[in-house]
Amino acid sequence: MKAKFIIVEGLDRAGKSSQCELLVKELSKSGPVELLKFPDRTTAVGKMIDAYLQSKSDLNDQAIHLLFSANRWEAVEDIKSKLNSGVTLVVDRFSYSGAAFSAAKGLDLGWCKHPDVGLPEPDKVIFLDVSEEVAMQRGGYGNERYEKLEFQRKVRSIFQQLREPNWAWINADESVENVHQRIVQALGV
Ligand code: Z5A
Ligand code: MG
Repeated sequence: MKAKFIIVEGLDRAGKSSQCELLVKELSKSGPVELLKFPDRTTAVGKMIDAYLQSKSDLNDQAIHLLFSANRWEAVEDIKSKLNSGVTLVVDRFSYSGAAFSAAKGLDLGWCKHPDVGLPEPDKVIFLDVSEEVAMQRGGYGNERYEKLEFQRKVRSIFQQLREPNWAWINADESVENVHQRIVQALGV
């Protein structure tokens, strides 16, 4: 089976990381699969992003946007070589988060998309949509920059503009197991 590039996107606390882990476990039954996560806070660029998200440093909107993009570009050889060697990749946030969060701050959406042009295109995007009420009840909400209701509303509306035919838009208010089943169905695995 050809390796697939699967991106999991969604609103804050939608359960992306939880679902990525379950999906990797499920897909590993039928072949090699690995999990990637962005931002990758372990690299030098990722450490700058981490400091920004925790409000330990400040950067203008354009500069932080380009750092998020650079954090994906620094992984591109690794992504391509894994896909070429038959490893399916499940990716916890990618370019769509980049565009949606920066455009929600007021930057031009076309400008926001531009730095990521040329990165690998996904076979499938799983979008996890969580209601505001449910997101607020989940662990850790509100600790970082961007975790504010009004801002998350704007982010959702931009994700809607980015939606393409290869997206599965999944209601993530339900139990972890139910959401997992919907993802498995959407991928046809
Ligand atoms: N960002 C950006 O601006 N530009 C970019 O290019 C990129 C990102 C890539 C940090 O991202 C911020 O960076 C993010 C977007 C911005 N800001 N916001 N908002 P991150 O991915 O590192 O964020 P995170 O800290 O991992 O949070 P998260 O991704 O929003 O959470 P999640 O992965 O969706 O949820 P989770 O960790 O799986 O679950 C959260 C909690 O809910 C946890 O306690 C779970 O046990 C619980 N949970 C999960 N699912 C369920 C269900 N179904 N029922 C009940 N409880 C659940
Ligand atoms: Mg996460």
